[in-house]
Amino acid sequence: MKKILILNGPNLNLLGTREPGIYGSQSMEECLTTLRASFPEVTIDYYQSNCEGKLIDRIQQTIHDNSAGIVFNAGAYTHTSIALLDAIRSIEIPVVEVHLSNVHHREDFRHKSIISSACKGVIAGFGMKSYHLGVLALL
Ligand code: CA2
Repeated sequence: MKKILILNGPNLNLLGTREPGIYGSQSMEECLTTLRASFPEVTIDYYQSNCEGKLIDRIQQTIHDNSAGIVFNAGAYTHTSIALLDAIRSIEIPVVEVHLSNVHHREDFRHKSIISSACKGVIAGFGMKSYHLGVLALL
């Protein structure tokens, strides 16, 4: 069975608890339940960390765990992290960058993504459906 990793960066553990106006009111657990029901033919792994190094470790782990692709919301590290850019470049499987919010409707500092150039494509602005579209894009 095809295995896809949903990878979330800093503060995304708070989904469903704060800032519903920007990020919606659904928790990530609810989103994963919907995703797994929508794609029964896919094994959907999930990992979240607030630490840049742990995200890099998890990206590198996909080299050994037979993952077919990553749907990656790097949170605010999207706009700052050359280390995550290098990690994405170091693996061969496709990575789809996703964002819940439309970052281009927001502050200027969110308009620039450091990681996009290493990703297969970018999906932003569709709330939790961004993850669904990310999995579809990989498939
Ligand atoms: O829109 C997105 O998905 C972002 O990646 C979310 C990041 C933000 O820094 C990016 O510019 C765009 C922030 C994630 C914070 O997540 C929270 C979730 C619920 C409550 C508070 C924060």
